Amino acid sequence: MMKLNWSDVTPHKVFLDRRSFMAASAAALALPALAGRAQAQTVTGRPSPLSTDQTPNTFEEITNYNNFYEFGTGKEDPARNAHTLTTDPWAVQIDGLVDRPGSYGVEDLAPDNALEERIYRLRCVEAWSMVIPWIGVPLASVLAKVGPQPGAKYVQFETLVRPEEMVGQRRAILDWPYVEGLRLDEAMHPLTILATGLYDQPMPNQNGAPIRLVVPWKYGFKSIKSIVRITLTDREPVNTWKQLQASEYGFYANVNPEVDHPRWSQATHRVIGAGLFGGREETQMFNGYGDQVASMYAGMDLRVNY
Ligand SMILES: Nc1nc2c(c(=O)[nH]1)N[C@H]1C(S)=C(S)[C@@H](COP(=O)(O)O)O[C@H]1N2
Ligand SMILES: [Mo]
Repeated sequence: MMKLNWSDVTPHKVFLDRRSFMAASAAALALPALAGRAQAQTVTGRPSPLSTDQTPNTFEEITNYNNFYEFGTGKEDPARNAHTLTTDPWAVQIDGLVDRPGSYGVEDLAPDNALEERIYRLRCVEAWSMVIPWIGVPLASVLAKVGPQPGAKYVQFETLVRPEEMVGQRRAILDWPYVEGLRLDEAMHPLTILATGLYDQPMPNQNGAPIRLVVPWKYGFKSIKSIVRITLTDREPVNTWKQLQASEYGFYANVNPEVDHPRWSQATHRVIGAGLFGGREETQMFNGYGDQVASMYAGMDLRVNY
């Protein structure tokens, strides 16, 4: 089977520019200042065997069709509005049942030399799907830094509240801050990452800059953006969509074609970028990651724990 990675598939012009630029700059050492600047604008992650070999959506698709209610409820609102967000400086407070609580910088949690590329399917609960080449680090590596205590059973995440810069937060669309949570074993699972970039770019604001969660076997709403707080706890965390409508959205939110949303089927989804006609495909249990994650739910009734 042919294994693609981002350098084979990226349609994003910067990569091509950088590739020819690096070839040129190896010969022309007279341009160190420019070389430094070009490198600062791109990020790279080591290819991972956990990536899918499916072709990613284009950078344009991934950054122009978003859910990020802090910037509006329309799919094109985040691309239009999220440029106002200041992402540097940024601090993530890590607290609760950990040995080393504190305020951490993005570069402490996801240092350049630890970055991996993870090409994952993203399946939104609204029945659409994309393939996204994230760059990030395993959440497990971050938890190892802070040292979960024996009593820790869950991880809770919180998004920034800054209505001056997040136009959607000036209205009570949701109960801000957006919050999410995982069971500790889900948080420690090798597929679960904190992402700081996509393709070869720092995370675009509309995708959750500067650091967001990605949990590919769960509906997209679990993958909380622009995280400012991570709390280890012994109680199941509240999550925003369950809090809003518990009959429609649960805590687990594992992708499951057999459990329909009360208002629509989850058996199939629309493939973003596949064109106006066609482009529906069958949804897979755990979004196709069942071999790796199903054992975590052994013995659980997934109709009850939806
Ligand atoms: N803070 C925050 N995180 C969020 C959301 C949001 O509205 N606010 N939307 C979620 C939903 S419903 C989805 S499908 C994904 C979309 O991620 P993407 O826009 O990067 O594709 O982000 C999730 N994370
Ligand atoms: Mo979603």
